[in-house]
Amino acid sequence: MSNRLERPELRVIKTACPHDCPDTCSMLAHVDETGRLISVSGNPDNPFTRGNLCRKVAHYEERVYSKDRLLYPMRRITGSKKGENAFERITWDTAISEITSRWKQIITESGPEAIQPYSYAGTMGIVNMSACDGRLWNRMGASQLLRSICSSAAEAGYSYVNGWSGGMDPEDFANSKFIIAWGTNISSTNVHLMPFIREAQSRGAKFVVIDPYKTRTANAADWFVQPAPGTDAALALGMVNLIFQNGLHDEAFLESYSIGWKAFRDRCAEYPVERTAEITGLSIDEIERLAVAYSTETPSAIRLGYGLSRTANGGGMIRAIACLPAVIGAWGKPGSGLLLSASAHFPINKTRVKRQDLLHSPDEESPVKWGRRTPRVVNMNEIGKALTELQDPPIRALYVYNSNPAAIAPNSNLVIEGLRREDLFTVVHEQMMTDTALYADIILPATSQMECLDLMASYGHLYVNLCTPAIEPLGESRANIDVLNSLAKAMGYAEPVFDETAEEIIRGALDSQSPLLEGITYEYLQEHGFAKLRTPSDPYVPYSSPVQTSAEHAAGVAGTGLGFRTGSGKIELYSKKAERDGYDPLPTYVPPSESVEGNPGLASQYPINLLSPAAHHFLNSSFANVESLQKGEREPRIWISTADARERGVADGDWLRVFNGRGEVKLRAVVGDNVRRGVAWSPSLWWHRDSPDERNVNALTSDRLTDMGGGSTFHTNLVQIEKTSL
Ligand SMILES: Nc1nc2c(c(=O)[nH]1)N[C@H]1C(S)=C(S)[C@@H](COP(=O)(O)OP(=O)(O)OC[C@H]3O[C@@H](n4cnc5c(=O)[nH]c(N)nc54)[C@H](O)[C@@H]3O)O[C@H]1N2
Ligand SMILES: Nc1nc2c(c(=O)[nH]1)N[C@H]1C(S)=C(S)[C@@H](COP(=O)(O)OP(=O)(O)OC[C@H]3O[C@@H](n4cnc5c(=O)[nH]c(N)nc54)[C@H](O)[C@@H]3O)O[C@H]1N2
Ligand SMILES: [Mo]
Repeated sequence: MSNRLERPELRVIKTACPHDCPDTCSMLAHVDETGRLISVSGNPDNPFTRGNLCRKVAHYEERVYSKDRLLYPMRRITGSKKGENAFERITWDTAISEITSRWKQIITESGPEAIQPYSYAGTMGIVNMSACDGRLWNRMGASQLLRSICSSAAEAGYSYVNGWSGGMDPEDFANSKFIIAWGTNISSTNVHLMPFIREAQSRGAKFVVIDPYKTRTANAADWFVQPAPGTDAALALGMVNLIFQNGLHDEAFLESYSIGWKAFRDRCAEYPVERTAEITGLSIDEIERLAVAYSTETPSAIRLGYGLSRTANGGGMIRAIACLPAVIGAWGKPGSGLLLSASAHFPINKTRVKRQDLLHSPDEESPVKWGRRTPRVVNMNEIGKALTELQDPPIRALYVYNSNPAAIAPNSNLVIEGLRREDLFTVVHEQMMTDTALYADIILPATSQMECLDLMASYGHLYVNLCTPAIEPLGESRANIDVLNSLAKAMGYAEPVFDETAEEIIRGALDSQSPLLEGITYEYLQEHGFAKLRTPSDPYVPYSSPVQTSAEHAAGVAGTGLGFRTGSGKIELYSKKAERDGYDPLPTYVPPSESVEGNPGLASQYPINLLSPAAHHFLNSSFANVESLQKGEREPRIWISTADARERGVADGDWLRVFNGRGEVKLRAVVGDNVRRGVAWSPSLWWHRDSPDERNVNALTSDRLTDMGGGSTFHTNLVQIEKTSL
């Protein structure tokens, strides 16, 4: 701090953190007279992030100037094996021409679907994430990627109830009396929400955490509820049953604003408290107290995590929990309701960003020629299978950016087997020499957010941020959009869209009729750095006043609905849409496919359910190469219960072999009672490079998809554990 104050020659640039985190902090970059980034700090003016940065980003200069930073395009040396880390420097011109001549040849021989882009949220920028997902790939007719690794199961489950994924303003949690963090580790993954929760606590609110592992967040809670993993749907339905039994429901609200509440009530009656206790492993008394407190200590709010949804039955769990606010009439009041994600609130002009229209270019190379109107879609969770099994055509070229699939995708032994294929032409556009970059044929260097322009929305609050570049690109690094535009031109695609600059894309994204973006222009953001969406009230309280349904609008009569975005305009506790999609029209509990209940045979061989959620000092695999943060995380570790440790003769600090039918890894034991017997917890994600035997926890996880939304199932993962040595 003092450093900054004493050096008036430092330039201060308004920007924001681009990483995949709900908080998307407004940030200041401090640059010295030589153009070097000296430090970053939180922008104190932002009312949500309030000038604080997390441990990971507080020393961002360590990441920007990391020894792993890629600075030049490189080509794998002829004769070397994939993964050997044998590369030679080439020019950008050579790189672009080698890539596009290979692509042209592949398209001629096998069609454009033989080319597979793979990307996720290395940056969450509208330009360098969202726009880059469409455009070139649409024009080319390449195989599409279902970006489903993170949120798609949760959004699918939640949307059956409310019609979209929107919900509470996080700043409104300060006004709650009873707050549940359900399957989310806020103290690590959503740090800037904690002050709002503490503010509520200081006014007497109770803070409850529901998690199979006693997290940092649980340590900050007034009440820690520890169900067996994957049983939360039963807990939610059991709570609803008790709420109805005790007459604590809001019948007037249910009558006016929901559909099917009586059928739902009858479904929940299948979860009497004794059965709920048996499924969840919680005591009858605790479930009763939870149901009563949630419905009487109002206003009550739920922060629902994506973490919880990465379970084989994750969509169904989220769906069941999403019904709770309706039953007690929690919507439409301050401090009350539920927050899963804020993303859907941002009225960004998607048409201008994604350019889906380019999918239908009448071109001889277009997928129409290859017998399909729209290209096939590969689920990113199944990239290992896609690379090793997919035919007609097989994937012959892979273009990776904004992601590190070798480390972050499930079933990583299969992913690496695919990446090893000598007949696969892999291009990796990266900032760092990651586990994935090691398998590239061509590596392209990417800018960090300090070096390029972008616009950020957020999945955890209601502010937009402009990221203004603070320093020149390091080495020859280039931003995603610039590289994709160059590739498009070298492919011969003449559409003017491939001349659009980041600024033009941002202006297009903000070009919206929505009152929520009124006055939030490019120029406004250049001056202020950030802006909160122009919500009718602050904090925003969704569903707080009646709105017209489309029929009412057409008839010119006053609104009677609250604006739920389902087909009926009401909360669908009974969902015909779910039924049409092949699901139970009512929420239900299904045991996870890998569990004692779901697969007793497998569970007798592999009796431990391994959860591998977010690590405090890493962000997925990002930051896991920063030495100071590795020190925070110490070693690849696993928390196991005292009972499981005793049975296996394991002491705290022993190295363990953790294995199942998919693979094995070595992790250091932390023995204690943060987990129950039969459950283990290993924070993710170390790089394979820095893990014993070069395998991280994803060597164990399954590429099975969730019940809905095609999501990932990292937490439905049975393993066995035994003592070993390094
Ligand atoms: N420090 C840090 N912050 C991050 C990330 C990171 O890697 N590190 N990742 C970012 C990303 S991409 C995302 S999507 C978000 C995710 O943020 P969160 O939604 O908080 O997700 P996780 O921390 O993965 O998981 C949250 C909790 O879910 C619990 N859980 C697992 N299974 C179950 C279950 O069946 N029931 C219940 N009740 N709980 C369960 C886990 O034990 C874990 O404590 O965080 C973002 N922020
Ligand atoms: N076991 C287990 N695995 C998990 C999870 C879990 O909970 N448990 N969580 C899952 C979740 S929620 C998610 S979201 C995924 C995340 O998976 P990814 O989105 O792949 O996330 P990261 O590991 O952060 O890797 C992002 C990469 O993008 C690079 N990058 C950053 N900015 C740029 C840029 O501007 N351009 C280019 N070209 N590259 C850039 C970074 O250097 C980094 O290597 O991981 C999933 N994997
Ligand atoms: Mo995520």
